[in-house]
Amino acid sequence: MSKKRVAIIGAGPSGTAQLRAFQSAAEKGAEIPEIVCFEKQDDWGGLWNYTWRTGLDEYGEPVHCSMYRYLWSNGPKEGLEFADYTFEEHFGKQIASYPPREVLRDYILGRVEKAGVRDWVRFRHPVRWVTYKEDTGTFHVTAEDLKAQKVYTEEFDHVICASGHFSTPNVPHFEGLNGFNGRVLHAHDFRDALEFKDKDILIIGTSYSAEDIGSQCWKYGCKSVTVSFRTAPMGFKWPDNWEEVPLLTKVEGNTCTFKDGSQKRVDAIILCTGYLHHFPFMDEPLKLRTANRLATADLYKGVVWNANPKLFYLGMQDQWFTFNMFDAQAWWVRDAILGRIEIPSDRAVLDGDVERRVAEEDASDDPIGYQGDYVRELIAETDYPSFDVDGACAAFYEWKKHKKENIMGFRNNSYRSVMTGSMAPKHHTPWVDALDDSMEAYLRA
Ligand code: FAD
Ligand code: NA7
Repeated sequence: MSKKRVAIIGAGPSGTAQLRAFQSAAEKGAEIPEIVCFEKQDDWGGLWNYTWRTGLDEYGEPVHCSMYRYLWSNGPKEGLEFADYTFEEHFGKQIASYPPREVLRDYILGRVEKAGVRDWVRFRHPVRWVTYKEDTGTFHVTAEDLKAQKVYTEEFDHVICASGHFSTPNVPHFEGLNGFNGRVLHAHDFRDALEFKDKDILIIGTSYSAEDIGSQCWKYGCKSVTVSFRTAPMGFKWPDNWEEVPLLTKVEGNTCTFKDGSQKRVDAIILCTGYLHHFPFMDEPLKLRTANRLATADLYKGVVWNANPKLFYLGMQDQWFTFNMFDAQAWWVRDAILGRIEIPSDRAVLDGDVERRVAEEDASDDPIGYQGDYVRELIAETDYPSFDVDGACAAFYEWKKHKKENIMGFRNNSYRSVMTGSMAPKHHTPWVDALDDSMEAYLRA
């Protein structure tokens, strides 16, 4: 019998977790399928690959990057550490708790470089279409080799979609934007806070992008930050030149009017209004449609496509846990494909699992603990090294407390690794004064 073939779409943190999961099974002597990972960028790392480009790239493909210069981890690294590859192993020492983008990227990639799985990835090969053939029981995956300018189709027994969901912007319209005398952009296209130095900026949205892009602009010298909320203000103790106002109702020239009738003249508007789960390459019966939440629609165990359990989605949840949750999922999916875990054949059981998860999320007032329980549930079913999930949750609870105390200073705190037990050192420079976000500057003792 010929070897099973598995297609992975995307070589970001989720896709690379899947590569490492299969490689670790092979290392322990298991027979593994042939793995082909399709990646549209020319390197692995997903969102963690920074580029100055916005809009379309040099091949006319939508730019995947939503990250920006000066981005530092928005949560403590002690909550996301891999259980099989620690920060100390990678850097040869313990490092401070909120690394900048370049440092985290180096860490993520260090593990897969060590695993020697780069050859499994076809770079610059965006997947164009995935369809399922009932007669053969296989998937047809059509991809384009951008460099060779060739479109081709191959057959696979399983598809694992790890294409991310923080790349296609959700872009609402507000009355008068067409006549605004300044720049309007979505967070996806934000790159360098220095562009807004000495400017009055309006941010729409109150979640992570709003908080962090506003803080970046403030740190790099914008004149004022006004944040417009739809549901509720963030409520942190903001600096004096920062205010939170109700939702924007209209724009006239440079003047913005808000729901309470108040007005503000601004130079730029940044829509931090979130992202869409977007899978234009999936045939309709295979396409995930879900809100950005912890219990995704239609995925048994958060990963199995209920309508066709040979298809899996990784990392589609909203995220408190990231890298180690992607690992938990990737190990689980690997074991389902290797036949070590049985997926129930009764569709009602799969749907029931999703309904239960949704109801439990709705009833929970502790999203961190809820996602921690999910991670724990998955790792208990595989050989992924078990770790102190409660300890990781504790780091997140501390982080929330530190943000409440000092929103511009929370990154100066340190936490204990639940993998090695060692305490992170205090960073050499307070975050507000650390303008150089390079790896070299960060790792300097
Ligand atoms: P992605 O990183 O998005 O990777 C998906 C990959 O799939 C990409 O390489 C893409 O090119 C590829 N791809 C997409 N479509 C196709 C296709 N059709 N064919 C082939 N390849 C395709 N997490 C943290 O832990 N800490 C943080 O501080 C943090 N900050 C963030 C800041 C921002 C601005 C954003 C947007 C996210 C942040 N995140 C953070 C969360 C982030 O989602 C995860 O860290 C992680 O990148 C998700 O990994 P992923 O592999 O699921 O998706
Ligand atoms: P999120 O977390 O999905 O948040 C989206 C925000 O945008 C949220 O505050 C929404 O307000 C707001 N929103 C969405 N649509 C609208 C409209 N139409 N009008 C006003 N406000 C709106 O996205 P983020 O980009 O912040 O974070 C995504 C990831 O990037 C995250 O993992 C980070 O680590 C980085 P609501 O509260 O629903 O009223």
